[in-house]
Amino acid sequence: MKKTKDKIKTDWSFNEALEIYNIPFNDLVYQAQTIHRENFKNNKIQMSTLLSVKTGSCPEDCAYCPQSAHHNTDLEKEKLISIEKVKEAAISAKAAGSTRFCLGAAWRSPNDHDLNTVCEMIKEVSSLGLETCVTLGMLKDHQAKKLAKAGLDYYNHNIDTSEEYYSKIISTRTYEDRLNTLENVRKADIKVCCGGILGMGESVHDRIKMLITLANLPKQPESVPLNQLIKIPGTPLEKERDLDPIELIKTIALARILMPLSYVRLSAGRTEMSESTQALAFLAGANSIFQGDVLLTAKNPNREKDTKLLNKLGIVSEELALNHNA
Ligand code: SAM
Ligand code: DTB
Ligand code: SF4
Repeated sequence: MKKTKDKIKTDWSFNEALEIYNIPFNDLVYQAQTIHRENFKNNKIQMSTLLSVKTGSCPEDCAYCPQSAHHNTDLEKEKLISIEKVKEAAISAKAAGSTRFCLGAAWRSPNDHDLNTVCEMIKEVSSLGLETCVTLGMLKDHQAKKLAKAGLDYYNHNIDTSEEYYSKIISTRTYEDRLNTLENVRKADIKVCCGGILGMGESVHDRIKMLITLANLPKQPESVPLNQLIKIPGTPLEKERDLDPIELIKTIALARILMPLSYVRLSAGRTEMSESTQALAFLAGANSIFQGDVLLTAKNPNREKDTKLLNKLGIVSEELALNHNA
C-alpha cells in the first residue's frame, strides 16, 4: 500500500497534464485505475454525509449556488441550527455507513460567536466516532487554529475552477482569498478537502489548470471533491450546457493520476448521472461519494438507489480506520 507516497510530484506543468489528458480514453482510465490500485484498497469507497447547518442568505455571488442572496432561488432559508439537530443527523449518517460527517454553512466567513457553536458541533460529532469536516467560507489564522483545537479533521474549501475563469463565476472574492484560507487551514494542521465544479461553461484547459493548482499545492489535498454542476433554477448558470460524461471521466482520471494519494470524491451531480457514468468514474479512480438524499440543499440519489448500484458493482463502503484522529 501507499507505494507512491515518497514520490508525489507537485510541479506539474500544463503541457505534462494536457498530454496525459489527451492519451486514448482506455489508456487514460487504465493508467488511473493502476495508480488507484497501488495506493488504495480495491473496490472500496469512502462515504461522507453532508448537513447544512446554516442555509441561504449568503452575501457571496457564486453563480452556481442556490444559497447566494444575489439569486432568486426556491430555497428554504435557515439560521444556524441547534447542536442537538446536528447530533441526530450524525447518528443517522453513521448508521447508514458514513465515516465522515460534513457540516456546511452559507457564510462568506464565520463570526467568532458562530464559530464557537460550530466547535461544539464538531466535538459532538467526533465523540460519535465519525470524522469531521466543515465548510464555513474564508477563515482567518486564529479561526483555523480554534477549529483544530476542537478536533476538526477536514476543512472543505473549493477553488472551484481555474484562476482565469474564477472571475466569470464569482466577483465577491478572489482566487487569492481562497488560497489564503487553504494556507491557514494547513498551518493549523487540519486536513484539506479542496476541489471544484465541472460544467460551468469552462474549457478543458480551465479544468486541467484547476487540477494542476490542486496538485501543485505545497501539500496535495487529502480529499478532492469533483462536483458536476447542478443547474439550479434562478441561478445564472441554470441554462448551462450539459457536461459531456466522457469529459467528466477524463477529468477524474487525470485527478487520480496527478494526486495518487488523495481521495477523489464524485460529489454533487450524481442524481443527473447514469449508473454507467458513475461506474466509469469509480474505474477512473473516484473513491468517495456523498450519501443521503440531500447534499446541502440539492438532491442526491437515495440510499436504496446507491446501495443497488454499489451492489451491482461489488463496491463496498470503507470501514472507519480506528485511528482516524491520529
Ligand atoms: N460557503 C462555503 C464556501 O463556499 O466555501 C461553504 C458552502 S458551499 C455551498 C460548498 C461548495 O459547494 C462550493 O464551493 C461549491 O463547490 C459546491 N456547490 C455549490 N453549489 C453547487 C452546485 N449548484 N452544483 C455543484 N456544486 C455546488
Ligand atoms: C463539495 O465540494 N460539494 C459539497 C460539499 N463540498 C460541501 C456541496 C455540494 C453542494 C451542492 C448544492 C447544494 O446542495 O446546495
Ligand atoms: Fe455562499 Fe458558499 Fe454558496 Fe458561494 S458557494 S454563495 S460562499 S454558500
